Amino acid sequence: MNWKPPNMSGNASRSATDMLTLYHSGSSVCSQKVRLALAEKGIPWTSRNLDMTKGEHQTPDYLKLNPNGVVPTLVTDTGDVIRESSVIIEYVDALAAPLLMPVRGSAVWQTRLWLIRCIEIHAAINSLTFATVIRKMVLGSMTAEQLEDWLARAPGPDITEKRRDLMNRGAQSPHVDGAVATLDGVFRDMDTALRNGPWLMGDDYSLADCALLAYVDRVRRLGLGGLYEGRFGSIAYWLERSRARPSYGSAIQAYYDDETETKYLAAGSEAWPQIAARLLVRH
Ligand SMILES: N[C@@H](CCC(=O)N[C@@H](CS)C(=O)NCC(=O)O)C(=O)O
Repeated sequence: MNWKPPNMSGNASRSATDMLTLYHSGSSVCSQKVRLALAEKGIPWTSRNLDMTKGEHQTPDYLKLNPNGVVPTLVTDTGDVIRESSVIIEYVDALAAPLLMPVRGSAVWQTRLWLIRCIEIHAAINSLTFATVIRKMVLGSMTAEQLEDWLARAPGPDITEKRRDLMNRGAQSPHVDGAVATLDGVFRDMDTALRNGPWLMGDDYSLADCALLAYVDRVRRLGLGGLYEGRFGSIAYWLERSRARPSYGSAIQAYYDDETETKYLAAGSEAWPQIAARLLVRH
């Protein structure tokens, strides 16, 4: 563990961006989303990279900051502790111009809707990740006793049960059906929005694009691009444009090594036929 609890005293003489501390984790999609916003805004931050495989997000010190034991958490210069990735990126955006949050017209509430929707999108992405790559890692490395202990340490009893089912049934879990249904609606709405321009809010890149990239990129990394390819044509182009931005390299790509990339792609691709079958049932 290479971090200490933050100094909660604050220091009013420094600017808010001087002392942002982000508790995050490499491959966590919600962490990627916040790192992306920080990179887009060019705001410096101090990194507290927690190794979730070692339970560093479940230590008593970290639970004081984030009682659910999830990342990310942002601690500001004044000691404010901000949780929830969508709330964090709105805070980060407001620190410096130009704003990624639209300021007028329907784009304001449409962007907010995307930010709120990230909660269900995250749950869906989480189901797909756990049903595939995490399941392979967990079942390939843990004894029955270790598995029970790991399940018990999930961020809540409902998540424990969800994970138990995902470990037992993999892509056959009803949670995967739910994830496919959620993402189907999300991709349809993204596709509709992208008819008006290269970005979700039209001509200008906004906080909505920034909020969604890590989740859609995870679908691609798992080899599950068939959830949108050939169905919602604009999404692959949006993803390509988003990945071409310098922020993607530093906030997302830099945190994957080749071995991890291969594991994600292999586990997801293996499950793809079962997931594709779920998609057919829906259409
Ligand atoms: N809605 C929260 C979700 C946070 C969350 O669940 N983060 C995951 C990583 S993406 C986590 O820390 N999981 C810890 C665990 O499962 O033990 C947000 O957007 O910040």
